[in-house]
Order: sequence, then structure tokens, then C-alpha cells
Amino acid sequence: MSSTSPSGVGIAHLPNQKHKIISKKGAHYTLMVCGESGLGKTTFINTLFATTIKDSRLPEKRFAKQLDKTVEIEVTKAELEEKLFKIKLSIIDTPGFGDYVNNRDSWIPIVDFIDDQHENYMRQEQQPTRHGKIDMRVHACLYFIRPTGHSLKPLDIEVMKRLGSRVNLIPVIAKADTLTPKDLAKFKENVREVIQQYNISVYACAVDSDDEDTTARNQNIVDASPYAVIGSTEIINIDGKQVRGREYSWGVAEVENDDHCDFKKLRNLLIRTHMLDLISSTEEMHYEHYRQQQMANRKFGEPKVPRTKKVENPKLREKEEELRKSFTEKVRDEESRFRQWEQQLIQERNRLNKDLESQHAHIKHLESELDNLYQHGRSGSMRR
Ligand SMILES: Nc1nc2c(ncn2[C@@H]2O[C@H](COP(=O)(O)OP(=O)(O)OP(=O)(O)O)[C@@H](O)[C@H]2O)c(=O)[nH]1
Ligand SMILES: [Mg+2]
Repeated sequence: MSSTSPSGVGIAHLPNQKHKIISKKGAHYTLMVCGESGLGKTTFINTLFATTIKDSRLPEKRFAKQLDKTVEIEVTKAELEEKLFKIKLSIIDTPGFGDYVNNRDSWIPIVDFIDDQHENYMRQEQQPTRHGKIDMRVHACLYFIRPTGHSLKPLDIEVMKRLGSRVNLIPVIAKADTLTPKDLAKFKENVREVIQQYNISVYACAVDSDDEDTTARNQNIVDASPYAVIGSTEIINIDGKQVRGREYSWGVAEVENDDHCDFKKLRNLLIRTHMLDLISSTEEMHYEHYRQQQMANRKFGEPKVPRTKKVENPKLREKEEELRKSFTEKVRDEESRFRQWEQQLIQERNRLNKDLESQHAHIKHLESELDNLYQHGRSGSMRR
């Protein structure tokens, strides 16, 4: 009735308007995975494709990549279509990097790749005809965290800081099936603390919505971050039900079970609930930030100044290499010291458990002796 009510001025319909604009054009939507080597990034991509595009007539095999070590940045494309909503999905797989000297810097090309996409888009925008722009700007970057140790490592912090200032960064705990629920909860808490402590900028999901159910569902998704995932290309039969998971002697770790990991929540965030938010925040925040920085630092038409490459100075480089080596060694020493200590604790715990067991057995034995004595005593007194 009243034209001044907030819902009457169109602001509340903004998401719908965006929906319409994007569905008409057909949006480009690009996801990226990165992190240390061997954490299951390629497996995750296969799992995501297999569980998202299963309705398409394309066989799963087409998307299933070999589980060899990824050695270069690889893009896999697919088209998602839902009602009138068309999405050109690209998923970027990147080679894992590590703590050791030989591949410690291999995250630099990944950060450069992200900048290059912003650069390409900016150049296309400056052309007189702007039709048919190629857009591979990264809308979400999933950062895989190794599920061991205390929390994030110095290298994670360094890389995440750089990524977070360029893209929507989403932290992911890899191989959730290797942690007990209790350890996983603690690990998540530690990661959250370090992210806050080091001021790493991670994607902040929009939570509030007009209806309560959506707000509650969004809150549920937000609370799960950093998302613990299990990746698998295997289908396992549990009592006649086919589930995707990893089989162990104690049971099956299921990919699409909310009690086992956050895969479904993360997939919902990426493909359903927050896709538009990821696209628009990339456009309005990250791309705009890149564009403004470049405009401030160079003249129109000048090539881009690489932001990650360091100025080469052989002396400095040598010194840096030395420092890095000694740092890596220290970390390694500390890690092995920690492992030994952990091992000792486990042995001590096992010893105490055994002690406890034998004490229990002893008590049981004494109790049965007492019972016997009691029985004898009673029958003796009755005979008398
Ligand atoms: N336990 C467990 N193992 C996993 C999981 N996901 C992947 N793996 C295994 O981890 C190994 C490495 O997986 P990849 O997917 O190749 O790892 P990546 O991160 O792509 O490795 P790089 O390409 O070297 O960076 C494989 O043996 C996978 O089967 C998981 O969720 N849990
Ligand atoms: Mg890989």
C-alpha cells in the first residue's frame, strides 16, 4: 500500500534483478583450488563435477582427471543449466606447492594468474567494441589446508594473505576423514583463530535475508567455515544404497553426509546459495580494487607492473635462500620434535590404559573372590 515501505522501492528485489541480468547474458563462473601438494585438490574437482553435473548426459569419465601430481594450471569447463539460468562454469586446478626450497615459491604463478585475469578483463573493457569478452576472473578460490599439526603453517599464512586481498578466499580443511570429530572441531577453531590473528581476509558470506529460513540456512553455512571436505571418486554400496565415499575397516567416510564433512554445505555455497554474491563481490570489490590500483600506478596503455615478482638482486636472493633453508630446517626439526612428543604421549596413554585394564581385572577378581567367600560363609553358617 505505502510506496515508502522498504520492500516497495526495489532494494529488496535487487537479488532478483541481478538474477535476471545474469540469466539473460549467461554468467561466467570460475572457481579455483590451491594449496600444498597432495591434499586432494584434483580429487575434490572430480568429486564436485561428478556430484553436480550428474544429471547432464555427459559421462562422469569425461571430467575425471588422472590423480597424478598436477604440474600446471589446468582449466576444466562445463555448462550448468537450471531453468532459465545458464552458467559457464570453469574450474581451475593448480599444482600444489610445498614447504621445501624447490617448490616453495610455486604459489607465485597462481597469484599472477589471478591478476592476469583481472588485467585481461580490464584491457577488453578498454577496447572500443566490448562484445564477447572472455572472462576468467576467479570468483572463489578454495585454499586447501593440511589436516595435521596445530593450525595454519607460515607458508599458508603468507599465501592466504596474498590470495585474500585479490579474490574471495574460502578456507578448506582437506581429508576430513583423517581426523576424529573432536580433533576436527579443535582444528577448525585453531584455523579460525589464526585467520583472525593474522588479519587474513576470507570470503564473508552474506547471511541476512528476508525470510528466516534462508537466514538460518546461511548462518549454518557460515558457521561451518573452514569447510572440512572428503573427496572421492569411488561409489560404495552400503546396505543397497550407493554412496560416494572412502572405505575403511571401521566403515565408510561419506562425502555427502553432513555428519562426516562439510562437502554439501560448501557445494551449496558455491553452486546455489552464494554464487551470485561471489560473482558480484568479485566484480564490485576485487576487480574494482585491481582496476583502481593499476589506474593509480600506470598510464593508460602501459603494461602491467607485476605485483608479486620481486626485484632480482643476487646478493639479497642468496641471503633469502639461506634464511629460507634455515627456516625450513627449523620447522622440520620442530615438527619432528613434536611428532616424537606426540608418539611418547600416545605410548604413555596406551600404557595407562593397559594399567587401568589390569586394575579393573584385578578388582573383578577380588570381587568374585569376595562373592565366593560370602557364599561359603553363608552355607557354613546354615549347616551349623
Ligand atoms: N583420506 C583422504 N585421501 C584423499 C582425499 N582426497 C584425496 N585423497 C588422496 O590423496 C592423494 C592426492 O590426491 P590429489 O587429488 O592428487 O591431490 P592434489 O592436491 O591434487 O595434489 P597435487 O596435484 O600434487 O597438488 C590421492 O591418493 C587421493 O586419493 C580425502 O578426502 N581423504
Ligand atoms: Mg592435483
